[in-house]
Amino acid sequence: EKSKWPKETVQLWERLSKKEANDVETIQKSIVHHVTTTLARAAYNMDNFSAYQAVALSTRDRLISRWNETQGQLSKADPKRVYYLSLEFLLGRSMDNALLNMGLKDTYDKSVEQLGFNMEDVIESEVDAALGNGGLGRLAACYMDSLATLDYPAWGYGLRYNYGIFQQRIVDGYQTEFPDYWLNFDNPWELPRLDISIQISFGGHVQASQDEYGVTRHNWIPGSSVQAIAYDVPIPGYHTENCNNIRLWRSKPTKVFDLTSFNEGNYEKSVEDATNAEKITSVLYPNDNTMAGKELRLKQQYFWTAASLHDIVRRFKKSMREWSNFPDQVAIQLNDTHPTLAIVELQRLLVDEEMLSWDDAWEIVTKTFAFTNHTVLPEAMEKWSVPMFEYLLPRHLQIIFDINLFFLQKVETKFPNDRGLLNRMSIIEEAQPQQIRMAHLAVVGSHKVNGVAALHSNLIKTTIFKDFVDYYGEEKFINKTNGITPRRWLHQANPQLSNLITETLGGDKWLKDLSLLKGLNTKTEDAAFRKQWMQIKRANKVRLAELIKTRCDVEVSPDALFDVQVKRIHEYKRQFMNILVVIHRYRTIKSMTAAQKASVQPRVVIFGGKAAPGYYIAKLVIKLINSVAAVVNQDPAVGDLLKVVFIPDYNVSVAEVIVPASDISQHISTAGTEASGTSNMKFVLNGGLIIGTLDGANIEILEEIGEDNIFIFGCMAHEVEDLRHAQRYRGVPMDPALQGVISAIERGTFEDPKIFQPLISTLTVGKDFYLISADFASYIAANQQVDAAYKNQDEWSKKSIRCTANMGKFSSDRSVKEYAEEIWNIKPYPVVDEGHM
Ligand code: CR1
Repeated sequence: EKSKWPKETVQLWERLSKKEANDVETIQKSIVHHVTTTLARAAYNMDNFSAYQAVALSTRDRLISRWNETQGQLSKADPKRVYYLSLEFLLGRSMDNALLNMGLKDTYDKSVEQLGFNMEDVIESEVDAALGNGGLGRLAACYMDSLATLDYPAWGYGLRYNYGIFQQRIVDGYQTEFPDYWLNFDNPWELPRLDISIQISFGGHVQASQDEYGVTRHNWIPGSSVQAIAYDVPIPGYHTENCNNIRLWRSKPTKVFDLTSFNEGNYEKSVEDATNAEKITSVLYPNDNTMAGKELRLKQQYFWTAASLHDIVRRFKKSMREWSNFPDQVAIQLNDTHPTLAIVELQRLLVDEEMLSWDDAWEIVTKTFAFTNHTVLPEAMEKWSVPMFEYLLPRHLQIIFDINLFFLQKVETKFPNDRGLLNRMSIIEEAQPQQIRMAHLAVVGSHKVNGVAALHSNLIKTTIFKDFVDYYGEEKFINKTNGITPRRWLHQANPQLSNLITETLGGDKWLKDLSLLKGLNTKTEDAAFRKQWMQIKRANKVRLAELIKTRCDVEVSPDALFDVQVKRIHEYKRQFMNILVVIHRYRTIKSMTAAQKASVQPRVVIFGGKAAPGYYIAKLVIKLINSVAAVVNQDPAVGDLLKVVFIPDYNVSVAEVIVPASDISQHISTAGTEASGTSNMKFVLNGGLIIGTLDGANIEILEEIGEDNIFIFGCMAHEVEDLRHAQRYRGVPMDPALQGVISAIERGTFEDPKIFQPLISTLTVGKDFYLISADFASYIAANQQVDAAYKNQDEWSKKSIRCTANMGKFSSDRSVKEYAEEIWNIKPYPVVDEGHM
C-alpha cells in the first residue's frame, strides 16, 4: 500500500519506475543485459537463436510496460469492454509485429545490426504460435490487432495449448504429422499469472431443495475439479499506447482433490488424476470445419468458458454495480459455437449462485452475448450427445433443457400447432441418443447473430437459421464481412510495397485508414510507377523461389506466372479440381509441337496446406499433388513451362512469404460453401490477382475491384442444388476434359493408380457433391484467360495496382468498428503515456 510508506520511499519508487528511453544505446544495453543475465551466456559467443531470445526479451520489457499502463488506466476508468471468446488464436510470430506496432523497428534493426547480427535471421529464429487451424483462428488474431489499434477496451480469452497445430512433413508424397513442441524453448510473449487460479468443476450430481420462500434451488455437487491458470499475451496496437490482452488458460491439478486421494492412501490414483487434469489444455484439435465429438474437446470448452466467465464476473463485481448493469459493462462475442457453454454457465452463476430469478438472469444473458457463425457445412455443426454431456455437466444439462422448454413454449405461442417447427427449432435433437444442437443454443442465447460475408449471412438466414429468422425477425441476423490487418499482411509481410505506397501517398496514414489506398488508382497510367510496382513483385517472387528451393528442392523461375493455392485441404475448397486442371495443362503441353510450346505461358503451381489427420480423402489429394509434381517437374518435354510444388508445413510465417509473391491465387470453393475466406483478401491487397467462384468474400472483392481485375468462373450458389439434382437423377454426363484427365491417372501416369481410386470415386456421376465436373470447363477457360492476360504485362500491372488500391473495405479495422458500433456498443478508450515502466 502506497499510502503506508514514508514519502521518500514513494518518491524512490516513482523515480525508479520511470520508463527508459528508446534510443539505440539503451536498447543495446537491454539486449546485452538479457544475454548475460536472463540467458546466462557470454556476450560474444551466440547463435541467431540466442540473439532472438535476447531481442525478444528486450522487446517484451517494452510491451509489458505498455500492457501495464493500458490495463491500469482501464481498471480505473472501467469502460464497457468486449470479451472475444475464441478456441483459436493463430498469432504466428510476435517480435517483428510488436516492434513495428510500437514504432521501434528501425531502432531495433540498427541496434541488432551493430551488435553483429542480421535482423532478418534473428526474426526467422522465432517459432510460430500456431494455436489455430485456419481462417477462424487467424481472423481472431487479426481482430485482436485491430481492437488494440483502434483503442477498444477488449480482451481475448482462449486456451494455452501445449501443442499447437501439428507440423506437417511430406514422406513419400504423403502427409505425416509431428507434434508442435512450441513451448520447448520458453515463450517470451506470455506473462504467466500463477496467482490467478480458478477452480473448474466437472461431473458429480445435482441436489434440489426448497429455499425459505419455497423456490427450488439447485446445488451442483461436482465429482472432480481442476485449476485454470492464466497466461497473458500482450497485443500492442499500431502506433498507439494501447496494449490489449489475450488471456489463455492452462489446466493444472487442484490441491484440494489431490489431498483427499492422498488421505485415502491412494497415491497412484491421485497422481493419475493430476496427469488427467493437465491433459485438458494439452492439444489443439486439428479439425477445420469438422466436428469430432470427443469428450476431451467438450471438457476443453467448459474449462475455458467457465474460467473466462469467472474472471469476467469477478472484474464486474469489483465495480459494485447492480447485476442489471452487467450488459452495460460487458459484451461477449462467441467465435463460432465453440464457446456456447458460456451462455449456460452465466445463467447458472446468476440463478444458482447469485440467486437472481430465471427471467432476470436470462435477460442479462441474452443482452450480453452475440454469436458469429462461420460455416454452413453440416459436418461442422457442433452437437453433443446428451448422455456424455450429463455425465460431465449434469447441472448445465438441466439448464439447457429449461432454456429449451421456455423457448419452445414461446415458439408455440407465436406459431401454434406446428410440431414440425418445434422439432426443427429445438435445442435438443431427437436422435438416439439425443443431441444438443450448439448452434441453436447460441442463437437463442444471443441478441445478435452474424455471418462473415454478405452471401454467407444471407445463406444462413435461408438455410440453417431460417425458422429462427421467422420467429425473431430479420434484425437479429446481420452481416459482418471479415477483414484482415494491413499491418501484418502488407506492412510487415511486404515492406517494399508498403514503403512504395507510403512514398506515393505522402505518408503512412493508410495503415490506419485503408480506404486511403484509393489514391493509388491515379498511378496506373504512370509507367515508372508500374515498373517499380512490378519490380517489387519480382523481388518477392525471388524470395519465394528461394523458400521453394530450400523446402521442396525444386528450382522455379521467378519470371514464370506464380499460381498459388494455400489453405486447409478440404473437398469443398477443391484443391482436387486445381490439380486435375494442372494434369490437363500437362497433357496439353505434352501434345504440342515445339512451335506451339513457344507461345505457352510458363506457370509455377504452388500448393500448401494441412489436412486433418483423420481426413482420408484430403490426405489423398496431397499425395496426388506430390505424385503429379514428381512426374511433371522432371519431364524434359515440359521444362520450365510447368512446375508443381507442394510447400510442406504451411503456416502464418510461410504465408507471409507466399502472399506477397503471388501473381494469381485460387479461391475456387463450390459456390455457397466457403463462408468468407480471408486469404483472398491478403493476396489482392498485395497486388495479386485472384481466380475464384462467386462464393464468400470473393463476391465483395469483385464489387470493390471491378470485374476486369478478377477471374470469375463456375456456377452460382443458388444453382448448386439444381445441378446436384440434375447430376443425380438425370445422369448429366461427366465433362469430357475431366474424363480425359481421369483416364490419364487410371493409366498410371502418376504412380500406381490404385492409390487414387477412392479419390476418383468421388467424381462418379451422381456423387460429385462439390460439382467439379459441372465447373470444370469454365475453370479451364478462366485459367486460359489468366495466361492470356499475363502476357500483357503492362495491362497486368495496372490490374495489380487497381487490386491493391480498391481493397480498403477489407481492413479488419472496418470489421471491428462495425462490431463495436452495431453489436457490442463499446467506445474507444485511448490510453495516455504517463511515462511509467
Ligand atoms: C470459413 O470456412 C472463413 C473463416 C473465418 C471458416 C472461412 O471461409 O473465412 O471461418 N469457418 O470467418 C470455420 O472455421 C468452423 O468454421
